[in-house]
Amino acid sequence: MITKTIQVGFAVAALGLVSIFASQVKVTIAHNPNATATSAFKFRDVPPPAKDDAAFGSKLLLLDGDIDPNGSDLSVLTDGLTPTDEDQPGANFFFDAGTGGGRFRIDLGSVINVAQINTYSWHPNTRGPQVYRLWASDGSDPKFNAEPKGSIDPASCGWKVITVVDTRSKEGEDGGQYGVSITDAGGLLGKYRYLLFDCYVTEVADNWGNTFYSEVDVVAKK
Ligand SMILES: [Ca+2]
Repeated sequence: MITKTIQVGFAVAALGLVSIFASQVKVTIAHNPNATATSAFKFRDVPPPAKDDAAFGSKLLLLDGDIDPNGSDLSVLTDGLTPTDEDQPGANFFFDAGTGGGRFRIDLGSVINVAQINTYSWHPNTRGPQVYRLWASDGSDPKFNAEPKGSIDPASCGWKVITVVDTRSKEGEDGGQYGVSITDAGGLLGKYRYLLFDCYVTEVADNWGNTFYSEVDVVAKK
């Protein structure tokens, strides 16, 4: 298993005051290559997919892009289940072949203290790695747009960028299973109700660059 950690720091000045606080978003990427990936979805430094997390059964909404009819709809991302095989379209959500990704939203139903956001994927080659930008909101901004289409910059309507995830390696031998865990050094990512995922293709050399996403977990701070 290979694990790498990326530290992303944001400094935010609020309300024109000198008050500056820093959050330390940490992205932990775990990879099980094809030879060792199993249906157990076990990783060294990322927890396995959960069923009792805050995203279980939450409402999902497609905001941009086309769903591949060979795969599942968005609900597969929060059903607590993961594929039992490395190439199982019906157990994954993915954007349509030959398209450039898309955007979807998770509504947790109410504002919660989010400690972790974990994403899981599995495919034997170019649809294994994950490349996305994650946004979040508590919905309180007067300009808040709960359903920003792909042409709208979420930053302009009450959303905050949490981080960018890119699990691809320089070597490009990226098939297998991925677990990504997004946390904060302080223990709390933030108080959020909505999460927005801008998903990108892992490559454009052929039509098979849209990731097979298996599950998204949101872990509330205890
Ligand atoms: Ca699932």
